[in-house]
Amino acid sequence: MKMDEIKAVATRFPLSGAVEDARPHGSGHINDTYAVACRNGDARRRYVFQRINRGIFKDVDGLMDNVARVTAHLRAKNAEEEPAHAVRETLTLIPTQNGHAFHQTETGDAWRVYDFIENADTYDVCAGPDQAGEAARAFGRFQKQLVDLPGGPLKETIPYFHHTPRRYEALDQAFLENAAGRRAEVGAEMAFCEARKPMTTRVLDLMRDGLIPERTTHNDTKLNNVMIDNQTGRAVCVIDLDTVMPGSALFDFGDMIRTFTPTAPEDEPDLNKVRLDIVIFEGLARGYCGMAREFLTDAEREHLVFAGKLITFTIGIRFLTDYLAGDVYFKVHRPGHNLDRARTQFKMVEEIERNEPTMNALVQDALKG
Ligand code: ADP
Ligand code: GN1
Ligand code: MG
Repeated sequence: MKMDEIKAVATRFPLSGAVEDARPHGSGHINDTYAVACRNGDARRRYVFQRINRGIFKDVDGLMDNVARVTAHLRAKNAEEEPAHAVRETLTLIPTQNGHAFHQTETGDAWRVYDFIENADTYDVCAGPDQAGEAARAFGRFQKQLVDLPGGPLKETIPYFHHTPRRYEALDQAFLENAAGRRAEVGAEMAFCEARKPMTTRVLDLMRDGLIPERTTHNDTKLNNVMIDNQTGRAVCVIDLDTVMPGSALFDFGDMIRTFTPTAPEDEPDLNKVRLDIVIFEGLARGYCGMAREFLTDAEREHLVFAGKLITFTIGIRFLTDYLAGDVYFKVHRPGHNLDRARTQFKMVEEIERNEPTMNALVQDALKG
């Protein structure tokens, strides 16, 4: 990171004071995120600066339009529901001096600035069932609040984002192309995928047949995309709104299973440490269903756990594809990083398979309230 670069970007935004400190922040796989502190006399205020990944997000105007619409709507809803907390419960975008949602540099980088949400943290591994319940409640509330988003559907920021058959085709293609020369290492993983190919179309078929509705969903409900208050342990704010777009509530629930319930990080190399924590799952199910039981259809209720298996499989396919392609999509921090990630996902698929009947029973229970 170049401090000069951050300072140059800072001049484009109406910040409170001069940049005093800037450092890389968080463990997201996509954007370049910095915590930037500004000082004005005795007052110090922090912001989040993000360089949006343009290789991945082709239409930054459309994306930022979505973010502006969603945050305006959520802020109004939160102000009605809990006026005292409304400011901290929604991401606050700081427009540029010219009133634009982001700043584009001469070299084509796209930068945006949010208020830093203080006294809260994100977690890569879930601390327990209470935290799972809190985070799931926040994502459930997020879906609920967006049911009446005005202005028509949001723009699709990444087409076919959760389209498992297309993700599978991309895997086959990457295997054929063998761009990074790694094909020989992934025989067991390819066989694992082949054996589960029949499930890839299931949710899409139900959507096509009108049994599962399209909704405005988050589409990236990783545990570390919700801020948890340091004092109270309550979920404060859903963040990472880049993929909020038309989708299925099932994948949001599924991605919570994928990221809340493992006993080890997403990139844990020792698969013996990767297990599904059923107590955390119960907390997740209770937190989510408490919010979502008012709007979920019968077909959605029946497929919540299945969706966890499917999205975990799908993200595993994406990591494996990226490993074969030479690590061109997800940020990596060591050799074999994407392969380790793919393997934990496939281990979690097996874990969900093993626990599926229990998980379904817990969901049905949680839906009753
Ligand atoms: P990515 O798409 O790369 O995952 P995120 O928007 O999720 O980017 O941001 C990465 C991390 O930065 C988050 O997981 C969180 O820890 C932190 N973060 C993002 N926005 C804020 C914010 N407004 N206040 C405090 N921390 C934030
Ligand atoms: C990425 O941006 P981040 O780190 O919250 C990815 C998700 C994957 C996830 C896997 C835009 O999420 O789809 O599920 O990594 N985001 C995008 O951990 O591709
Ligand atoms: Mg993120």
